[in-house]
Amino acid sequence: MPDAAVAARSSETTDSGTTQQVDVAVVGAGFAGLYLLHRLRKAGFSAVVIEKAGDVGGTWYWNRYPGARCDIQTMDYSYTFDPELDREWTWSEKYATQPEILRYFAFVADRYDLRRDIRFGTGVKAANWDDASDRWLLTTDNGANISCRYYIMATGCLSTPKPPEIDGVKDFKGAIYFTGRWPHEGVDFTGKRVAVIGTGSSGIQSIPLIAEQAAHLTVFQRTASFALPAQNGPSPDDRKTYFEADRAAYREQARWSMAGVPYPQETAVSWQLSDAERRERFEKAWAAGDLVHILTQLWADQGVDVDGNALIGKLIHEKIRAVVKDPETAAALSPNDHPFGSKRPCLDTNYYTTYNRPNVTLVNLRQEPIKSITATGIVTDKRSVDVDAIVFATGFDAMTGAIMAVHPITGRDGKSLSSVWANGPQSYLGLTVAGFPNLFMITGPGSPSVLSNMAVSIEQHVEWVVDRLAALRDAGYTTMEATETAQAGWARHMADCSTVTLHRLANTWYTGANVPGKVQGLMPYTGGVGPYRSICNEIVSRGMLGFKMTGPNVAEQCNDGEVVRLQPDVRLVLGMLAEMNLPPFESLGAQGARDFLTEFNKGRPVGRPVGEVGTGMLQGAAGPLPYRLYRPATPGPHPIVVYFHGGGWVLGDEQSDDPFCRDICRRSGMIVVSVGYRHAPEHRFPAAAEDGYAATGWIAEHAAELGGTGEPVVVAGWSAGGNIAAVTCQLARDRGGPEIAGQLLICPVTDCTFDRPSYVDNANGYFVTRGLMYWFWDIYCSPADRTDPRASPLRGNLANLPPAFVATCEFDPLRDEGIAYAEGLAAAGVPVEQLQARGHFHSSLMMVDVVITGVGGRVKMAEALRAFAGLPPKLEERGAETPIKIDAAAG
Ligand code: N01
Repeated sequence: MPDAAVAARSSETTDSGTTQQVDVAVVGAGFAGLYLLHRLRKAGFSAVVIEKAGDVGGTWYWNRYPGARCDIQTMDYSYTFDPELDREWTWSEKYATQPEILRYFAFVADRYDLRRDIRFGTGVKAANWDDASDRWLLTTDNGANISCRYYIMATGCLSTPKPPEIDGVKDFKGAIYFTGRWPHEGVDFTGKRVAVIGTGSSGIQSIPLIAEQAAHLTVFQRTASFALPAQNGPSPDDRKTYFEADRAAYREQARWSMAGVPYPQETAVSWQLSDAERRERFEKAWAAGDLVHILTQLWADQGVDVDGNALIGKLIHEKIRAVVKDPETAAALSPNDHPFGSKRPCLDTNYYTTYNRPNVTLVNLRQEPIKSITATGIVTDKRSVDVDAIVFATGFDAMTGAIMAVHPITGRDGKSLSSVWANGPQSYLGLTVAGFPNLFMITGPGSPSVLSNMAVSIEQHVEWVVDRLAALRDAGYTTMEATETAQAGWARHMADCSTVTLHRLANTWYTGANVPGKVQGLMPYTGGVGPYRSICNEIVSRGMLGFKMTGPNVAEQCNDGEVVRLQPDVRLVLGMLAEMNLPPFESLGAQGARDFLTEFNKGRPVGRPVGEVGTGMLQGAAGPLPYRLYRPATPGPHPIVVYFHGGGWVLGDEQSDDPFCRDICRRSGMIVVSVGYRHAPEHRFPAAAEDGYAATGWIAEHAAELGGTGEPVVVAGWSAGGNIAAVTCQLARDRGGPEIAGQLLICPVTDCTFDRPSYVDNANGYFVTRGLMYWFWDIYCSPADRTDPRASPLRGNLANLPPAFVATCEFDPLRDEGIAYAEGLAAAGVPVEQLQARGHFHSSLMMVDVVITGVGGRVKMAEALRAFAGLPPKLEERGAETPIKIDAAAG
């Protein structure tokens, strides 16, 4: 709609009696509220924005403490919806100050004539859904109440300051300030004794400036934060050049990136880099002064693996020690209870050097908690500090505070949002809540929000919501509401995403841990901005999946379901594979497919180091076969796992599952011998099966030479290798040895039929297809031979076999035959443990260091191998799946 028409439409908004009737009411005139108003008008909706503050700006209106600045480069923290606006405004610095950011919002408000539809100085006291009229009724504390069809919370994630839960605050006779509610006239601390409580972003930004003014500054720190020098100044040339080269492309790349800032996906893992290379990368990131850079560009495992992450912590500790002269203060300032990035790192200017000033003292509350605040100051376990002013930089009731705590919201059937969220926020996409029709949250809990460049996330939410409202209107619907199924599915997806990252290992405002009594759980979506955007788009393309829509003159529509059933990293991998548009393996011929696989495998992360990797030859059924041996770093001898690689009896070799063999060797502490058995079509059935059996016998016989503990050995295999491992156990039983202590079968081929449901449900789209399996079977085995138990072990005698661990994946054509084999073994009296990996496909458990959600499964496999070999359970060294113990926050 042209701007003139927009203005005309919105000015039609009228008061009817004491109730203002509008299509849409928005709470909050910050980044989100301003864009919403503009976009709603453009789409032809009447709208009003209710804002408690006296002007636009949202959180930037209130957060005026000294040193308040952006911590995403302001070039990226800008509206992008209008290229002209983008061109008209130029930021003066890399990280703009709060006053400049407010000027920007004022500029935007003026440019689009927004203020005339904003009711400043007004709060909502209650919001009630009225089923009869399909409208929300808002009671305000200033002026007319509001009746609206749609109610949108653009209240920001960090806008409700957390009350200071310290005894005696009311007794203090000096001045009290909150960084999140700073006096507009400013504060002069000259000659004053000042206390700052809190060392998050607000504390760290304000402390150096307060220290310059105050007679003495005492900082009370409970948790040390990681802080990175902002290196503020003009926008850095490299980013500016990149931006200016093609602004539209830059913005588009940001929209599809993980964090909302265009940086490439780092692929090198920490153990691939030398100490010197890691240090070089770190120094570059330190000098860049950019959170997104240091959080994403060091090495690929930094955000998902505790060990890869700990390397960064150590390097930052060095930096702190190099600046802070007093070793005790330096140690106290060095974070040691949470992984880097799991709690929001801060950007600072002169933060650490401030502690070298003679007028600054750090009090470490971990050693001397605050007992109380008195009339004259602050008393800890060890000292009493008299001050004239206390600055609470104690943070916010984040993400849910402004939505839930500020006013009661009552949805369908009189349900209040606070009761629905009593056990933590539930939402679909962080945008909507089941039972609350036509209620939307911009960057609500369950969306990427605070783990992203908010500007990008806000624009995406605003556009998605307004486009949906317009589509509803055009189709004659008056309500839109998330279903319980969709919401529960989103909660599951959120939980799956959070297992990938290290956020779960820290007590932070991301999890609600900073507010006493708040239900804890990771609130932002950790799956990334680009993936989130694609999910939102997918919901639309799949007929508003997970939403019910109703209207007076149209048939109700409800396309119920869960939008993401794959594990988040599996979804990304499958998405990337789909984008590569790979030719089907079966179109390449056997040799072509082998060459292709070899090339393809070159692109995957190299596995982690083990004690030793060796090669050799062993005796197969018809001649020598190569093997590759992985030995743990611990002193031997070790029990031996005989491993058979995957590849449909046609592809792969003893090296092709190298990362998995390393992983399982490290986790189990056992030797893994990967066998290069013969392949079809050169050697058809039963060559592979007979080689498997012969190789196992040879390895058992030569165990001592290989550094092993001798018989019994354990067998393991993936896919066709799982088939060979299962067959080997049957042959060993029937042919008098060797003795096998257990079998680990991962997505095994166990039967030659293709009619089980998993072959139908997962026939295509999950990398291993039904067509590929036809091809493998055709190359390996004539139809007449396929029912032989050496090809289809499910058809053999399953009694008296070694104990088994059978892993299957939900989205795998082979899933049901693997489950059938496990059930068959159990029915025959064999001890069996099953792992049915939810949201995984045929290859994903094997994709070490790519599919992080496979770690838990591999830990279980390693434990099963140890149990087969009679080893005690192993306490994993700190790994992604091992929670480190965190002390609860204590004041
Ligand atoms: O709040 P915080 P913030 N006794 O929660 C401590 C954004 N932001 O306002 O960690 C003693 O991070 C608390 O200790 P602990 C940014 O996303 C951005 O600083 O709970 N101490 C912590 O040290 C940021 O992450 C910018 O143990 C108490 C501090 O107070 C988010 O806002 C600038 C305590 C609170 O830190 C929040 O930052 C500012 C108690 N009772 C903010 N209670 C930019 O640069 C709390 N603490 C854009």
